Amino acid sequence: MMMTQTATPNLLVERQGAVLRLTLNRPDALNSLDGELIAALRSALDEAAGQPQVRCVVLGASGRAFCAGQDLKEAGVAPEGGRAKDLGDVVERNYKPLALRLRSMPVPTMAAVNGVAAGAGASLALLCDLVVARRSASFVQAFSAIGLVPDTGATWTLPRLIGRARALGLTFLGERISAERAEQIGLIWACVDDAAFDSEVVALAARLAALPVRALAKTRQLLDQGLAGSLEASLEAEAEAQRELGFGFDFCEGVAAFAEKRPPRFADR
Ligand code: T3D
Repeated sequence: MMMTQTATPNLLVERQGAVLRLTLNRPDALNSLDGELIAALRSALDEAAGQPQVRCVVLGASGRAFCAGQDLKEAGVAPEGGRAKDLGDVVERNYKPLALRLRSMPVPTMAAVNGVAAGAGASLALLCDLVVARRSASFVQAFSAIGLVPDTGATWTLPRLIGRARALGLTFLGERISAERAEQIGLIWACVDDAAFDSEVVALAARLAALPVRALAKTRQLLDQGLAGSLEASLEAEAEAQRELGFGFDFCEGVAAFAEKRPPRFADR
């Protein structure tokens, strides 16, 4: 079943079966993010988090770009007449809650990067669990070019994904790297030929949605916490998660499906 809602014309919200697709839709501004689009994204994610029928969220975009980051032409953000703006306020109000919402979704998330992902646009993609990009897409840490630091979680995700040396190189130099290079250095999960991109995204999203999504969301949480903590803390957190999941439907179903040599039908959220 296909269901289309548009909270704002700038964000298309479409559900196909268990997959919710959010499409940034400001192609003329390279899908750059303004306050309205960020608010729409947050509320679409909040809604998806509360809908048991949604088992995977795909973040994609229209046109030739994925997202050029903050809309630098948005009133109240761009400096006007030499007057300084409180960008910390924009980050606190808009980007921080969006990043936390995305990273704590109860279902797997995937960024389908169709073109250039710059600044906070790249940061958003990198907060998703899997990042799949067209071979012709690219990534740029655009912040240093305008005298800012990486935000929307990029100072947290980048060193975790690619290590400090590469994180410093990319953020200092602001070089645009190809999707192929991004895949090689472990910044993203996969780079896919342009012609196969749309069908790969659909197939991968359906695959994720059919997995035990509650266990996947826990796995993400454990991996994120594990990078910051001790082995002992990870072992304890794993035991706690297994305790919870072991009482769930999906574990029973997974073991039964294994014994009966059939595909599992997972349902927990
Ligand atoms: O609130 C705060 O500011 C704090 C939060 C910060 C978070 C951030 O994301 S900071 C980083 C903001 N983003 C950037 O600095 C990226 C700026 N854009 C670019 O570097 C390049 O446009 C791209 C690498 C993304 C793409 O390059 P290219 O050559 O493919 O396209 P282009 O010709 O540069 O841009 C095409 C049009 O999109 C152009 O408009 P025009 O001249 O045709 O009318 C350009 O101005 C517009 N555009 C591109 N990026 C933005 C944008 N308009 C508004 N905001 C943008 N970020």
